[in-house]
Amino acid sequence: MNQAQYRDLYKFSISQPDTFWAEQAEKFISWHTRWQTVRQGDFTTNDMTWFAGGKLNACYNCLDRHLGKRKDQTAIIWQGDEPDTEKHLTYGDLHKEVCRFANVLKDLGVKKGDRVCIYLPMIPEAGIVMLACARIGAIHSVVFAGFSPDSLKTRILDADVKIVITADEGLRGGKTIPIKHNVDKALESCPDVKTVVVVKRTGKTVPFDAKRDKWYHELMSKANADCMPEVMDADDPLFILYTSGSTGKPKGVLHTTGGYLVYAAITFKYVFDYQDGDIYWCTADVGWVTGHTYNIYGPLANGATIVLYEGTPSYPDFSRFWQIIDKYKVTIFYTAPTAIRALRREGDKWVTATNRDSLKLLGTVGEPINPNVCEWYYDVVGNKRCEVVDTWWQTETGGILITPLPGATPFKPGSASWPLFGIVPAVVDDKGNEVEPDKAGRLVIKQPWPGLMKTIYKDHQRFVNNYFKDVPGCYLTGDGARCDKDGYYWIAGRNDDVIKISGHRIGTEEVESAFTSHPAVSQAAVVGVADEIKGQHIYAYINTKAGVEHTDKLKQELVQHVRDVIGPIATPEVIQWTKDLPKTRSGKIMRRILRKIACGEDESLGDTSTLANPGVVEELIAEHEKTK
Ligand code: 7RM
Repeated sequence: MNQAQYRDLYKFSISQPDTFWAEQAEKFISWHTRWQTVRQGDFTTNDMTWFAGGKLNACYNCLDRHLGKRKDQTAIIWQGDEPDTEKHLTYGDLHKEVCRFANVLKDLGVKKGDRVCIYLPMIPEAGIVMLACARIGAIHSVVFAGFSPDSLKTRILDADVKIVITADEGLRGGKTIPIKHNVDKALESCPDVKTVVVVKRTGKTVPFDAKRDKWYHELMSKANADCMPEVMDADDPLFILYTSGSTGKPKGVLHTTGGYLVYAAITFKYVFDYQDGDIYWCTADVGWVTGHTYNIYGPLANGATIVLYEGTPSYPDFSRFWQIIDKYKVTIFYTAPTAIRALRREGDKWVTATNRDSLKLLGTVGEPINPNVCEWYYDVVGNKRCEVVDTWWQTETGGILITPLPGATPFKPGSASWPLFGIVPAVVDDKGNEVEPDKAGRLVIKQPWPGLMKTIYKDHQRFVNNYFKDVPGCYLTGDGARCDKDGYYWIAGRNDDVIKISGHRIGTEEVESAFTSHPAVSQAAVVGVADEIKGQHIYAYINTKAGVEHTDKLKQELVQHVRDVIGPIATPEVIQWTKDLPKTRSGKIMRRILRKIACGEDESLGDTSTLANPGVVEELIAEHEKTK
């Protein structure tokens, strides 16, 4: 697509959205029954239905319909943690495996609409199980295997899950992860889970509850490979994925079958310009939304060949990503800025030791990418031959909303650039008025699109309040941004109490609750501080209970405690002891001040005289000097 074509199609997509989306839905998806209305509801009713009356199955769209042409084409190239472990599944193989597991689920009593929790490492079974759920109309809730037993438990309980699919152990960077053990621990508080299916990954002997636990391979060996896909309404849920917000526990973002799938399919095709013969690799774990939309649903709906990688960028050495690219002749590579920064730090030699001639396109997602880092990605990784697409989106948005398109968007490193088809962004001030070009403000989206989440599971009011209340008639993203005179969006990152650590989304309140669940802690306040590699890290102000001694040993214990409660992704970087926290007269913690102090920006603290306890500020600054 060239720039003029992009502009024409974009204009058409936002001036006649119903016609545009109908055309796309027709082109990208096979429907069992055509829809009656393209869209019902908008950002004032907050109850949107896409393709009402339409019937389809997501698994059918990702597998069955490709069998005629692609039965023997590779669907998944799986590369294990160890360089010599791999598996290739053709579309034909994948279809069989998925049908078998769909029958296994049915035999275990799973019905349309039931929730299935998937807690698996990056192995082909993760994709197989997701698609098997979609095939029978069960709603999957994938939980990232790096989350703790406690985080897993919360998600199982919230979604009222009865069955968990897991593995004996995970394997990443040469280290094992006790996945089954975590499930056992989580299930101590989940009496309704009566069945656990365990994939054998490492073969380690793990505790096995003969009544509750079943081996995946045993069930599969007896399962039939014929399974008709369930005919689903376009508006039926496809999956729930938990994500962190500013406040409260993680929310169950619910995506529907029709709208989500149309959006996943078209954005994959346009953004990555996938052509037959391309080998596409997205490094995201299936536990995050990128793993859902751009590892499974988007690529497979387009009949693509994907690489699924179990391990880390640095094992056995810092060349691993580039070696995998050479080995499988990857043409399209999609990863996170945090990985690019970490690899860049190690020096160019790890990259230049490989040839990467197969590459055509590079992508990034998850957090803002600094222009220098983006240029390094373009110059060194891509040999100045491959365009870079900096794709901005969220769990809630279902797919990419703002991104350059290959061939259409002149490169401005560090900018997510232009909106995709049907997407109308704006930058607004605190009152909700649009600001001038180049002025910073809050990023909102003004028109509905089919990828947007349907609701928050069991909490529609939270959906309405969170996203539509502050700026009426718009979807509030929670990000800060500015738009330059050429219409390029520059995303600054979150302007709420959500932080992104190595691209992983965490709410500061979750971390605070984890701290205060420790017996030594009285109060905790957590802020995100800029980090050269991780993007942000956790800086915690901790107020202990009377008589508690402030030792380094206690700091270590608290760090371990937070890791145990949430998972290693939430590891606090800095703990600062504090006697008190800056509060307003109504008792609200002033995070703005804490953030500035943690970042060492105390000259620009602003007015602190309105605090209930203004004296605390000097103390905090002095203690920060000692801590950092
Ligand atoms: C896909 C994903 C969403 C948050 C979002 C932003 C940040 C994502 C970019 C980005 C700048 C980007 N979903 N974000 N992509 N910021 N440029 N290209 O990450 O739900 O986990 O996070 O991620 O702050 O609000 S997510």
